[in-house]
Amino acid sequence: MDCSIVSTQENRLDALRSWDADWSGLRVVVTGISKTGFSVADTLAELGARVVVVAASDDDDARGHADTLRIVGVSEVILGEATSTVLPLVDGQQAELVVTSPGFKPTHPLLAAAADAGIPIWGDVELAWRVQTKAGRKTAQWITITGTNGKTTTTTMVESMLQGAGLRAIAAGNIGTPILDAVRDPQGYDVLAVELSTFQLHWTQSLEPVSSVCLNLAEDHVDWHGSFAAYAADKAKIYENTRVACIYNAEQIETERMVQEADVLDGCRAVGFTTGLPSISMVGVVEGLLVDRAFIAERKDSAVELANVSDIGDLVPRHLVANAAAAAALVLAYGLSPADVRKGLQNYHNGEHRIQPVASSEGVLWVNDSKATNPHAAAASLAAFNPVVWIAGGLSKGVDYDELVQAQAARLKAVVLIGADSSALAASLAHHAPTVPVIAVREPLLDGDAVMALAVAEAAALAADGDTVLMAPASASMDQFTSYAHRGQAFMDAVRELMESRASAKKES
Ligand code: UMA
Repeated sequence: MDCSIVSTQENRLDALRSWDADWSGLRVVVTGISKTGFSVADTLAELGARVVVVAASDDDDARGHADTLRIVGVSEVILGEATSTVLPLVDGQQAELVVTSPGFKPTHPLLAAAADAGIPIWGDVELAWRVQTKAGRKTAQWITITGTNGKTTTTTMVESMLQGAGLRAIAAGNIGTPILDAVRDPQGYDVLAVELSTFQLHWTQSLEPVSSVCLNLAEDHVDWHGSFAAYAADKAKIYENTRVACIYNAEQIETERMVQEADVLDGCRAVGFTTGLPSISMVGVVEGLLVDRAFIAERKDSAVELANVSDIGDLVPRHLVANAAAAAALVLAYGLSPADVRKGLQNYHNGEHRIQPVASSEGVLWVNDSKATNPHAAAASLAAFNPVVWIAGGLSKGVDYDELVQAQAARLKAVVLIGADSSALAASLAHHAPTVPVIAVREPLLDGDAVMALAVAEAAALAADGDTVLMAPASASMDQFTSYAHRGQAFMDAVRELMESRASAKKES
């Protein structure tokens, strides 16, 4: 590799720090053509860059996106499994930059080839940070949120608090709206509540959020990162260059350590959140009240009330209190008042598929937590109920279930296994909960709706007065469902059908 070429490339990229910088003619390969890839290619084409998009998908959606991108000026779109592993040339020359979608692993042959050739790789979040400043458009402050679990809840709570305070704010990023769509809004925003996954954080360099949080850390996505240590290192990047406050989980020492080791801007503070009594410089809970002992001058010996825990909702498990405390700390760092925090929590509605009560019948509570796609999330909702008939299983993503099953075995009355291959979870149950009955719905070829109907029927036969049937699979959904939302909907539909058939049976008798 010629070092002088690399350094010229880096100098050019170094200067690209606003929308109005000179992006014209920059040769870029964009990987992926779904939500992220489309937003990246569309942005770069508008900026005048020369763009080639490459993606394995070649379905109707991908082709539709490709057609639109060609119309807006993207030079070339390469679709299909066979061609998507080769780093293409741009206008017959090597690319100066690759901007990747989060679904691509860093070891993907295309990204490995770029790294070998010394071509810088960014994610969409890095690009968004660099293009957000534009003459005549408001530049938003960013509040950034990561963590193994609770990201979406906390991000929407932050959004609710900001909007409740009358600010123009929106939740974006991993939550579903690509960050570039938010950044390119013609009116601009005052604040962005940015949910970031480790897949995105892996590629960030320049972000300077006003406040940031890693909510918690547990094993997840080991297949993407290669190891738990690599996953944790990417999570820790959330705190880099934070300006006002790094918010950590006072009940999880790892997150505090991440803050201690982070390079932050001068004057940035470390602020903890807890579901217990807050020490100085923490947001926490005192007798059912969420309180601030961090952002007030008298924090040494007093705290100020922010909200009632019951403002969050009727069914408030501990992890939801933790999410609310974290969200409060993030927005207080931005400058919101205690009244704004209360209003935001009151306006907040816990999203579908997150510990969502679906029905209560014959003394049995039916709860949909399809969003529990890993063991840590499932542990949080299992801990809220006892005894539990647990519907679980699905795509394991290579995680270990032993710790979860060991910790929760005592509250399990029975387990109904779904999933095309839930053998890893079954093995953990056999080992750590040998007396708990496990019924497997062994119909891998059926569609998800049919699988869920069978699972609900099995659970109904096992549950009795006082029990909770909790669908918190601790696994991803894509082996039998199109998404966690589909899985949750299938559960709710099956429960509703059960309720209806019970009601009509009662009528007839
Ligand atoms: N592709 C390949 N080869 C690969 C991987 C992907 O060619 O090896 C192509 C596909 O053919 C397709 C595109 O890349 O064209 C898909 O890209 P993507 O998987 O990055 O998905 P997007 O639709 O761009 O959605 C991404 C996030 N997805 C992932 O991180 C996997 C969305 O988070 C996010 O909402 C969206 O960007 C907007 O920012 C989803 C998610 O599951 C919800 N996130 C994970 C999580 O929360 O646990 C991290």
